[in-house]
Amino acid sequence: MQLLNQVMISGNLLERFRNAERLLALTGAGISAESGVPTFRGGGDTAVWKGMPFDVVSSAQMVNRDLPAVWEWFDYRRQLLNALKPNAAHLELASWQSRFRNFNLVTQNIDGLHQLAGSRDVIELHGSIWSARCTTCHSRQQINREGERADACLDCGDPVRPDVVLFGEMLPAGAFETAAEAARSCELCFVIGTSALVYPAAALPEIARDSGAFVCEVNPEITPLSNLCHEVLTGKAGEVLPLISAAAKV
Ligand code: BJW
Ligand code: ZN
Repeated sequence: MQLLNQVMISGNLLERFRNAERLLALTGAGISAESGVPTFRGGGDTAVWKGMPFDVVSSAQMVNRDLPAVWEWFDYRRQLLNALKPNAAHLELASWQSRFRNFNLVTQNIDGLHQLAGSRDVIELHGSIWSARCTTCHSRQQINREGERADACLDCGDPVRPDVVLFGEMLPAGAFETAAEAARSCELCFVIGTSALVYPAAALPEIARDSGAFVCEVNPEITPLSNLCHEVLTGKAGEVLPLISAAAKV
């Protein structure tokens, strides 16, 4: 057992981290908290999105009822995100992709910070704030960092909406299936910065564990998943993840 900056990392985890070939990381809003992105439900003394209750404005009903209000909410968030940078946790995960033979990064986040940190092939379960899609033909268009976006679809002219997954909506085609396959085949699964309340994302660590993986949670707070995990590292992602790599070298 190594005691690093008050986080106890077991020798068992370090041994698995050194030898694993297939690793899965599932991330949630908490991994972006140290970049200054508010979380949805708090925890770890982090700021929470305020102004509008997100479960009302981030709902499928709201898209039908008041699309301009939905855009106002997402335009505001994109503007905030534009000034923010990936933190040590995003950068650490980006470095893990070359460390393991098979590394899959699955995120519930829509902020694009993993990609900015250099992660490739990120499985975005809940879509991206940097994309819009047509309400009719589902054609997608990117929104650039300057935030310019069209209100209408380039293909059919109908209104576009944020390309994100709201409560009651289906995840992007194939995203959960690909993530579930990665969960079934990984040896080591890290669950980082998620309250593990939203399904089907919260099912992935259970799938990994049921398939024989060692599951480790990184979060300053206890979650409904904590009991299921083989190891819980209580702390901030930006501090804990670099410690794991550093300790594995020793
Ligand atoms: C730190 C930290 C630091 C702080 N370091 N950590 C099965 C059972 C029950 C319900 C369902 C079920 N299957 C489906 C459902 C319904 C629903 C659901 O899950 N409801 C539950 C809430 C009860 N799921 C859905 O509707 C999903 N769709 C679906 O299942 O489709 C199939 C279907 C369709 C129709 C009918 C039936 C089935 C879609 C879910 C979409 C979620 N969308 C949102 C909004 C996205 C757009 C936007 O950004 O506005 O996604 S909700 C919001 O929650 C967002 C997040 O991705 C998601 C998860 O939140 P996350 O990431 O866990 O953040 P927080 O804030 O909750 O937690 C932060 C954590 O970080 C805390 O633990 C802190 O302690 C920690 N932390 N600082 C590390 N420095
Ligand atoms: Zn269209």
